[in-house]
Amino acid sequence: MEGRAQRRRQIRRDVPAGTVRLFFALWPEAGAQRALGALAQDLKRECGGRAVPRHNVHLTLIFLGNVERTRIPRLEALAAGIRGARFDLAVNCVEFWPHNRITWAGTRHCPEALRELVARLGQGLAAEGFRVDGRPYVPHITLLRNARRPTVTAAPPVINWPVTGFALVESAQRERGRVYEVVRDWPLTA
Ligand code: 2AM
Repeated sequence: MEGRAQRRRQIRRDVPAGTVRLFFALWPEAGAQRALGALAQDLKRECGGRAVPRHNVHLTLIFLGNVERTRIPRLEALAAGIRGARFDLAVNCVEFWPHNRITWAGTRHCPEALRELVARLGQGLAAEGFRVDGRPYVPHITLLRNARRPTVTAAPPVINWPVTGFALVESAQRERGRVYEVVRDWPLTA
C-alpha cells in the first residue's frame, strides 16, 4: 500500500506544483486516427520499439512545456482569436530520427495553411511572453518511440487527414501511462 501511495505522489510531481505540460496540436478525426494507429502497429512489427496508442496520435503545432495553470485562460483567449483555413494533410512519408529513435509520419509538402497556423500561433504566444521554439517547423507525427531500426518498407503511406480545427492539449503522467487530454479546441474556417 505504501508503495502505491508513493507512486501516486511521484506521478503528481511529474510537473512542478501549479503547472501543466501543454502543447498546441492537430488532433485526428476518427478515420485518420484509425489509419495512423494501424500504421504505428505495422511499423512496430518491422522496427520494434513502442507504438504510440491510437488515442494518443497527434501532430504538434507548438510545444509550450510547463505552464502555470493560471495562464490557461490567456492561452485560450489567444487561440480563440486565431483565424486559419481548413486544409487536407496528406500523410505520405515515414522517417526515422536516429538521435532520439523516433519513427514518425509526415508529409512531403507542408500545406501553406499549416505553416500559417503555426506562424500565427507562434507570433501570438511570443507577444504574450511565452517561450517558443524558433527552429523551422517540421510537421511530424510520432508513431514509434525507442525504435530499434529505421523502416525499409517500400510503400509509403497514403493517409488523408482533413484538418478542421486545432487544440490545446495537456500531457499528463497518469498511473496508466502518459496521456494527452484535449483541454479545448477551436475550428478552422472553411
Ligand atoms: P515528440 O513526439 O517528437 O516527442 C507532447 O509531448 C508532444 O510535444 C509530442 O508531440 C512531442 O514531440 C512534443 N514535444 C515534447 N517536447 C518537445 C520539445 N522540447 N520541443 C518540441 N516539441 C516537443
